[in-house]
Amino acid sequence: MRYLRSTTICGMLLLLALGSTCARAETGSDAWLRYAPLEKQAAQKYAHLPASVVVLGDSPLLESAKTELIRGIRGILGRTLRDEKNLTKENTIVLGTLSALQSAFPNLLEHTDLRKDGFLLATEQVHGSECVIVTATNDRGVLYGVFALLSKIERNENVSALHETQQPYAPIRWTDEWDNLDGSIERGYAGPSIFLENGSVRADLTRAGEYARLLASVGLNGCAINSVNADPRVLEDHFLPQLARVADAFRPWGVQLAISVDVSSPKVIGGLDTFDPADARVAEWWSKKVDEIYRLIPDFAGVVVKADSEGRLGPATYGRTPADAANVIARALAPHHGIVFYRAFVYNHHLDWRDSKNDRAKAAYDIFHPLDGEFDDNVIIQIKHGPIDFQVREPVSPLFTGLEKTNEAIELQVTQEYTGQQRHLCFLPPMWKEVLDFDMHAGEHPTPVKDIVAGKTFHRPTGGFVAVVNVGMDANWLGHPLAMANLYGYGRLAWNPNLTSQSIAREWTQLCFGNDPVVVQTISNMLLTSWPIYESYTGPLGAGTLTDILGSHYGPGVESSERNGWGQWHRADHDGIGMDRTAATGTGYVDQYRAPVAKSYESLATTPDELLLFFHHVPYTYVLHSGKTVIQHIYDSHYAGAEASANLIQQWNSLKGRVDDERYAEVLKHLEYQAGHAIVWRDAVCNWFFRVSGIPDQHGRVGHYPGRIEAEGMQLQGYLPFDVIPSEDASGGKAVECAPPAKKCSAAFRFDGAAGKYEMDVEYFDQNNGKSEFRVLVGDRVVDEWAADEHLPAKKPNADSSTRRRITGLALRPGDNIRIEGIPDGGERASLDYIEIQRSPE
Ligand code: GCV
Repeated sequence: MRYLRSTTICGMLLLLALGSTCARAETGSDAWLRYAPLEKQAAQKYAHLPASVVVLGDSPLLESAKTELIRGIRGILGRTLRDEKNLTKENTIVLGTLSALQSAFPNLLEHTDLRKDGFLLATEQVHGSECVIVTATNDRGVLYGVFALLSKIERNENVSALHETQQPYAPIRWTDEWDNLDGSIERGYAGPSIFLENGSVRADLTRAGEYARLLASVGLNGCAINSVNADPRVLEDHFLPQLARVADAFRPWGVQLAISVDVSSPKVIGGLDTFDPADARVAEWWSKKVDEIYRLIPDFAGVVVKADSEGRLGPATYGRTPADAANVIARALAPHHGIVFYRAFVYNHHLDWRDSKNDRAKAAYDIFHPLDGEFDDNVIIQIKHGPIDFQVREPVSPLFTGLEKTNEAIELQVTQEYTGQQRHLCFLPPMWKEVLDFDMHAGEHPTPVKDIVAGKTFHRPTGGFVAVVNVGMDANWLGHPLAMANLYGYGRLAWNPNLTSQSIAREWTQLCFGNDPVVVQTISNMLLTSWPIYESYTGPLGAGTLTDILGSHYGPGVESSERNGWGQWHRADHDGIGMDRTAATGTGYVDQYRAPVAKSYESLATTPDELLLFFHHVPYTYVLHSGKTVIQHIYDSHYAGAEASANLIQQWNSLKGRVDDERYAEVLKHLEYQAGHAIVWRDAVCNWFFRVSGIPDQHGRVGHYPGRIEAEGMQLQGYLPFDVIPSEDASGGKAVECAPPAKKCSAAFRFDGAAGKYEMDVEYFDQNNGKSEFRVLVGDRVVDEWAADEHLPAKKPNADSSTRRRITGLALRPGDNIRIEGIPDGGERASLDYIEIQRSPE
């Protein structure tokens, strides 16, 4: 993926010209704020839209609102609104807070009930003119109203006779970014940081401002810019003015700056000999530090804390609790109305895996539930949506009902750490909806997670939503051109969790690709089916994503979960699979839920299939509600998932010519890679379970690959066979490599099929420590050549680096000699796994 600098001269000109009609290079940098022109007929609907805008009041936020409105209308309708100082007799668009409106026009919109950040869009008669009014209790709400109005127009909705109020579901709607001071991003898949580089805040914060604009456009109002594995240096005195620059870039968009802090800072950078939260000197240190931050950043939002987790220092060092640690910082922030997000992601990663009663899933509840009521009112406990760690399928965290006297926020993950890392398509709102709508049974009436975190259920003063996003310098922000649908979806759900995934997918597609019904239907469908597809070829029945949890969290690594202290166990052995978390015979985790939920998970009969292995250990022959055995489900779902992912390509192909060429090609490239990698996943998982269970696939697919020719079985010149570890990462457990001193190697075989047109897949390993070159020859004819230059997350040949090259329309005759030549580079040995040849589709 290219970085912004090299691609968007046009984008920069666009910025300068605020919406000039510079020919559009669809890099994705505009995300859903493209303001693409509507077709003439569609634009007709807005012929009566006023020609001018009047702003009541004066602030950076109102200025943004006005500028955005002018920019949007110019882009979508090709008209330039006149910026008027006062209302005249003509129809106009009026922007202003409710109090400004009512002091100018006393009886206007008298009984309007708006919460902070909520807004009203209304068509009203003002002094005989018909005005479109965008109003709110605060300037930020006015800005949100402008974005909502523009979204409606871009999606060709009716905006005459408006009277629409929108209120945020919760006050907290934040993103966390896991950026490091050196500019790298933990679990970031789209280039380096937009905030930080070489130990400092970036000199050029243009992108940070653009990001804040995107966040504001979906109602997000806070952003913590550095990793929760926080570097204490962010609190050094010389760093604070740099943070103030980021706050300045955010401010016009109503996004408040936050940072992650390390609780050991008073000692590590503060010169104290302790960071014990009970020590008065530590309290004083935090207080002075926070005062200094607010002197420079008066609207600073607060801090995020990860402590006593995954090797981070924390209050446990001094025998203190998370409440002690949170409160000492909270008391420093309170006079300034700042907030502490204390993360409930606290667990022991050295658990003894041999003890069948140990269970990482229990940790958050065990640690935080006893502290309920001990946290100050400006502390929010930030809870990952599931009890483990953003797996492709998890139950909802029981901690949501474990805290009745404490503020909560749910933590979701936009960056696809365990869901394909933006190389695979995985639209997450359907997963988040299941979580947010899940009834925790904490009262007589339904108590869905969305109400608990919004503070409604237990009547808490604050709470809401946080997502880890990790945008980077890639032009399209998240790497995959369709991945920004997740950030959009997160923002929309944080604003209104009652929206459906369908409406979100539809809105996003319309804003990003236009209103052509075929395009909207096709892309929405691709998005909405992508999470189940990803789940089906990666993680079965709630066992977790069967990925390499010790390394990349990307490709398959079924055994990596076991025999270590990280506690992401699925306990698969020769007889069965699954964690017994029941109260009767297991770890007792189910008892952390309220009784009705616990009861349903305690019993095999009432546990839904998709979570079976999270709660129960069963034999492979156990019959699911679906009527299949567990083992056959594993085989079938992995085959169906790989097929469905190939089908995504066909769906996308149907849009050729209907979407811009740039994004068409980019998405196609991603989908083709995904379809190949889904086969790597399928084969690794199926072969592993076949080997361990000894139970064959009823349909005879596992272990049998028609048309596949193993590289180690070809005539090799220079190439040498080797064992791939783990063995399921390569077909037959082996591959060939062109090791030094060889400089060029080849693998050849005779084609013995019938004459005709074929598709040939070359499965090879594209590591990130070299750029090997490959050539394929039929006889003396070169039919394809390429360089292995993708940035896949592996330095060795394994399932992370395994990828394929498809050669289509290849004319072959019996007896043809097919030869693959590889030239190694650096640590990459041009390794080959196999070739697969199939008849070309008719
Ligand atoms: C920032 C997982 C991730 C870590 C992350 C951690 C967390 O373990 O793999 O990279 O650390 O979650 O959420 O703190």
